[in-house]
Amino acid sequence: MREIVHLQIGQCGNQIGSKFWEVIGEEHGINSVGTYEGDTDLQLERVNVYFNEAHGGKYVPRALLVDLEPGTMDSVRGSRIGKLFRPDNFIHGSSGAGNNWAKGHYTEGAELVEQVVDRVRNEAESCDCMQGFQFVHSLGGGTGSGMGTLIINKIREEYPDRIMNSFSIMPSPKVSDTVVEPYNATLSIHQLIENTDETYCIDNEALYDIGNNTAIQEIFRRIGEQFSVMFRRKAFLHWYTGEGMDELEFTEAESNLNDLVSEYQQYQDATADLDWEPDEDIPEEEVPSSSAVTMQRTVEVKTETVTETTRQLDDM
Ligand SMILES: Nc1nc2c(ncn2[C@@H]2O[C@H](COP(=O)(O)OP(=O)(O)OP(=O)(O)O)[C@@H](O)[C@H]2O)c(=O)[nH]1
Ligand SMILES: [Mg+2]
Repeated sequence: MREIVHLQIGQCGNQIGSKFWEVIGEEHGINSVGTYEGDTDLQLERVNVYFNEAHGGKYVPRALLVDLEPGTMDSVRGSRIGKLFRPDNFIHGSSGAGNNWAKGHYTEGAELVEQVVDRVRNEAESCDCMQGFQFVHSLGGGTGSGMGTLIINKIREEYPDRIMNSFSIMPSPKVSDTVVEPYNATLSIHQLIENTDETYCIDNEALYDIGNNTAIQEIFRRIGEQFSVMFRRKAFLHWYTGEGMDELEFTEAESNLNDLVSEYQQYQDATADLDWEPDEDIPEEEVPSSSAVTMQRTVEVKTETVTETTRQLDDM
């Protein structure tokens, strides 16, 4: 069987992750205490992808629930499906990360991470042919984002040939008023680019404006702009450097995110500008070397040949 190990981290991760288990349990005909009550063989055919079979025919989610504070876990434990999970797989600290990515990644989270990796190892060893890992976390707080990316890095190191996926909730000022969320998100994206195979970005702003379709580039651009406004003034930076973080990591994360925005811009232009004609009036010399420059990729389709040209145009 191709098993998946699931991890849910931080408050948002545990809320959304628990909803996932409610839905997946229902699909497989597994009730809130792990007993099969379904009516079609199909429900059990691939049940081992997400569930372990325990003694007494109980199905137990292959899930780890992690937070740096006890509150979220208590509420999952007390919820309707609280008895579904393996008690050993609830792992929590006592202090929380207080919306500080550095606490999740470097200090508080680093103290708890080995305990998490031990449980991951334990789950991985009982798999027959593990596919990989899936993470559910928000990028706006301190635990899901900071500690979440730390756990991802550790697991990646130990299981480099397994698939690593994340379901990452992107912050929006419309849903939360914690001012440092763009910092936490940008620092996380910087890590996720390196260490996951796939990241599914779920935009809290789109959840707020239900029905609005937000292009991924717009989310990154929004977070990047908010990041830059604060970082230019070094606002709240001491919260992070106080935990031992280097300012350089901020600079790198920012430029990495800007690259990502430019890359998506290229894809967008490549599809939008199929009939673009080179404009001779634009002098190529006058391109400023600042970050305001975007690359515009133009695909010219002719009857017999397809050529791809890259030009630099002024963003303004
Ligand atoms: N959609 C959704 N977003 C949530 C939920 N809970 C928190 N968030 C979002 O998650 C971000 C805050 O992160 P949390 O998950 O609360 O933080 P954490 O990972 O527990 O980290 P700390 O509390 O800072 O230690 C904000 O952007 C919130 O809008 C939830 O239940 N649903
Ligand atoms: Mg929290």
